Amino acid sequence: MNKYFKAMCTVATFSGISIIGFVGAWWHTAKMTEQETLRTLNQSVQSVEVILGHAAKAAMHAQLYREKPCAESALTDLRKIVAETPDVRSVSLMRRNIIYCSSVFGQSPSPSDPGQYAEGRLLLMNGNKVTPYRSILVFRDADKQGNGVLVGIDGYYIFSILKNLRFRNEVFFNIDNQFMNENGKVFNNSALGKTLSQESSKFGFSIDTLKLSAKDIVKSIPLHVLLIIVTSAFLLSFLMHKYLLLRDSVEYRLRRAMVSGEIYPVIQPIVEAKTDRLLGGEVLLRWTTSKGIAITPDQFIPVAESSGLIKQLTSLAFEQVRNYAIKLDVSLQDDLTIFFNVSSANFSDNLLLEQCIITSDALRNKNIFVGIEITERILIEESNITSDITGKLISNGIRIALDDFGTGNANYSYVKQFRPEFLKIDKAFTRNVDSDLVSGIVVRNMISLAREIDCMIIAEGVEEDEQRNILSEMGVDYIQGFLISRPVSLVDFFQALKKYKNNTR
Ligand code: G
Ligand code: G
Ligand code: MN
Repeated sequence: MNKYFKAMCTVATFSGISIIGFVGAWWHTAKMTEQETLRTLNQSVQSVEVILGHAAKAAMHAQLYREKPCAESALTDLRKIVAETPDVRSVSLMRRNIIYCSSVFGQSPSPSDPGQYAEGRLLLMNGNKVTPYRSILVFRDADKQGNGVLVGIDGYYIFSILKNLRFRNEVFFNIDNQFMNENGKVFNNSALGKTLSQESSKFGFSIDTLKLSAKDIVKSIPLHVLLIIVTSAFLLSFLMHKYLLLRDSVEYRLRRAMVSGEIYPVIQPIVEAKTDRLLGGEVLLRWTTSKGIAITPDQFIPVAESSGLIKQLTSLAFEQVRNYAIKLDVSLQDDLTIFFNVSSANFSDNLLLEQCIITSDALRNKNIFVGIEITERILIEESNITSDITGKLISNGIRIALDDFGTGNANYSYVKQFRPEFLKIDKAFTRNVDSDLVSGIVVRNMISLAREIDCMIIAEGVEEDEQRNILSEMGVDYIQGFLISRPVSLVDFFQALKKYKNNTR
């Protein structure tokens, strides 16, 4: 995956999380402030309802004087009602929609238009003769003929309630699209824009406020919420980046490759140097990706070894070879040894031993024996566990070969530790055996060592007849290499075996 794509994914994650988080916070804040606003408006509605309740009470008392003459005693009583009822500023009597008696003006008849009253009950006015700069709310309690009572409430009581809300946006007291703002100004305007409104269920009014603009909502998102959003976006994009890097790692791909069947064993024949008689073969793992790209064992075996995946890889090799060989329809006449490569990690528990025994048991009736090639890329420490495993391997008839002999530095101690049956000479020596004096000497030394400890020698990487002849003369027992065969599929290997068997009959 390329670097820019990774960076893009990371940035996309960051922006994605930020946007989602921000929209979420925005939506939540908008909802919360809206609910909060409505709750507060509702409290104001209740306060205004209390005031109107007083007006209704004053009106009820004044109804006693309804259609009575506007005598001095009646006027006194009306003024008494005004004095005794909170919030009420005036009480007037009305006959056929003519105000004929008022606690403020006495007997000074003036008409009153019932059509101006919302639902015939409430009217907002911008002040009157007495208080021209002060708005007034009139509560009307009259019958269809226009006989009844009007109660005046000082607008101040209403707009001070609005003022106390201290909202960010303007607040209005609204009676049928007649508004009073928090400064007490009364006006008509049906185009206020989007409002939040809380209505009174008792009296036909509402208290409204303009909805918060998007900008205001953004401003009311708490800072710590924004911080949390940015931090989590940062964290998640960091994790995303890590994940993308991980996906690219050999270890991660190796895990998936094992499951998806991209890793499979091939096998390379080993024959007797002098006669061509088949000893068996070495199992080598191959990784071909779904795109057809071959990843060499040099690239993935070391990773598998350091990550512990090598145990599963070894098991995979054992299982696949076993499952294939078990289905062979004929048993082979000649003994055949199949060698599996193992590393130090395979000696940390009993899994290798189990695999060897299961495979050896399953293939015994086919005359197939199990061998292991021990490599020393990572040193195998001598311990009770390894010597215990080694002992059990040998007693179960598992054949042991030391791989890449001559390359490392633990070769001789390994001989003591693993009591091998075979030593495999690394291709680095066989390659030059015909030209390089030192390689020749090394090979000779190995052969004499092998004789002394009763080991057989397998030379690997034999590519030319010349090499084969020299090695054979020196006393190498078995050879392996492109001269004989490249590593081949299990199918090809066992198919060739059948032919081989028929030919030698
Ligand atoms: O043939 P090839 O180039 O694939 O082998 C490269 C190296 O990979 C060799 O050293 C061989 O030992 C190692 N290798 C191949 N298959 C296995 C395996 O199943 N287990 C271990 N431990 N090594 C393997
Ligand atoms: O390290 P080990 O011996 O397990 O691995 C054997 C390796 O040698 C494998 O990678 C295998 O493909 C490779 N190989 C086998 N025969 C030849 C050969 O004749 N020439 C070369 N160059 N490599 C070989
Ligand atoms: Mn090997």
